[in-house]
Amino acid sequence: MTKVLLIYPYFQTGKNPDVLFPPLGLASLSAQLREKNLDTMKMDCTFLTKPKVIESSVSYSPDIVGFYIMTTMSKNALDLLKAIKKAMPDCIFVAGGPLPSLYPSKFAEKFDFVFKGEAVVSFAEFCSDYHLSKSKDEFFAKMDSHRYAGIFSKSNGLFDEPVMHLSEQQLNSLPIPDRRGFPHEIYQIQSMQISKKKTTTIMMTYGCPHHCDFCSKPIFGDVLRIRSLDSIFDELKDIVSYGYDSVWIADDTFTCNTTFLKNFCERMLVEKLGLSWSCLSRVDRMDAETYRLMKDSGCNKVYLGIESGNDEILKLMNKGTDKAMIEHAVSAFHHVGIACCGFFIVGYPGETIKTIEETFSFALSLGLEQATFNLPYPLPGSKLYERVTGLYRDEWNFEDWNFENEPTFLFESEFDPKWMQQRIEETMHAINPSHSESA
Ligand code: B12
Repeated sequence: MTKVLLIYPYFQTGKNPDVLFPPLGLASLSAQLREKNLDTMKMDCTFLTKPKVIESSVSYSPDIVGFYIMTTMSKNALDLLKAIKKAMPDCIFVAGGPLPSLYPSKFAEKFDFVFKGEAVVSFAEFCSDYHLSKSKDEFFAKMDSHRYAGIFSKSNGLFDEPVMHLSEQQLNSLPIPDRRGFPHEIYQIQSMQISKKKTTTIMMTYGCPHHCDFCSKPIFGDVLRIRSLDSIFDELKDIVSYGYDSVWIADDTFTCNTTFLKNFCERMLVEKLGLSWSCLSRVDRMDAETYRLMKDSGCNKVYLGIESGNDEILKLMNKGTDKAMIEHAVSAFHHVGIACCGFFIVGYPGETIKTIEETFSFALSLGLEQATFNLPYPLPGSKLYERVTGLYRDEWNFEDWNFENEPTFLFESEFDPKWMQQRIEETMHAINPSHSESA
């Protein structure tokens, strides 16, 4: 029987104590692999040590090892790759997730294959075809890359297949993510310490039709797709069965389609699962009835991409919002009793000290429960990246790209990062003293 090991190479650092969730990407891949009757093991490294991960990986004796990788995880992934490869050189090593999707060529130097984008169907197809082959050599020799959307390789034939975004029909026919075997109890204890809730993530809609200047959508792209309520509620019931009492809807813009949003809230009222929920929300499009329905159906918090306290900078960021809309939305959420947390970006190319200070003042004026300030992060695929790419300080080396919440400019900026960090800390402390102490 072919064995597939899936690794989430994040080790708890204590730097980011408020947000830890079982890796949903691995759970989605595992469910699809099991549907194909493949033996699958999920290795969530969060609460493990590197030696333990290496030992368990080797003793499982996999044929294919897949790594999820995002910005903060390249070094861990490459360390584990090296150690596991040394012990089991004949395995097929595959990278997927946001960072390899953006830099397939870089990752293909180290891994046999990279899968870009929503690879859940194509990766399972790949593993299943391997399983049906007589040997690794035969599999490689006969491989037809067109069968695997998003596959990229340098060492095993040169190919670069376009990604495929799954249709709503395909999404609805996928099995619900396989959450078995994750250390739910530890996640829940940590979550309780921070929010007095046992929270995990779920995705209900995929893709985002907005075009913010700084955003790159390496996995789910521009086209909004919405899962059926039946499949969503099957998954919510499964989540409840693990002891969770709250979900963080991790969709890029959950409130984008108000018809779906209202239908979801109404079904929540009917199903009575005892779940509270929070989500990322836009500040436009919603009416008073929707805010009320959200609250009544269990929404206790929304995260808003507010970004700036200056209308010109909001235009530059192509947010499609302005300060008045933001103020209106925050006060409407507060009116029904939903807490608001804000995400801001300071030091955007085109800003001045004055506009940055306007953002800090605006953040202070809104009565937010929490605010996060980030320096601009030029992700490939974003308009911002196209503008500042020539400004990158050094040739990017993905083995070094291993920082978490580090207040550093990745390009030459006129703003002093130390000053910026000090103003960020002062503002965060003024908004929520307890949160900034733990951050
Ligand atoms: C939930 C979430 C988190 C959670 C935890 C994530 C978790 N445990 O999985 C928290 C809040 C902790 C978090 C933190 C951060 N996050 Co985050 N997060 C997300 C979010 C909103 C959803 C992720 C998710 O669950 N997706 C749903 C699953 C089904 O999709 P998926 O994981 O991508 O997996 C699919 C594919 O990628 C692929 N795939 C994945 N792995 C593999 C492996 C193989 C072998 C194959 C073949 C395919 C494959 O197949 C899967 C199924 O289709 C995404 C945005 C997004 N829309 O994806 C950002 C996102 C992943 N985060 C991002 C960032 C930058 C961060 C932070 C660095 C932010 C910060 N400054 O603190 C931190 C880093 C924390 C850390 N641990 O190191 C970026 C990553 C960008 C990049 N280029 O790498 C994203 C894409 C947001 C963005 N657009 O900027 N995050």
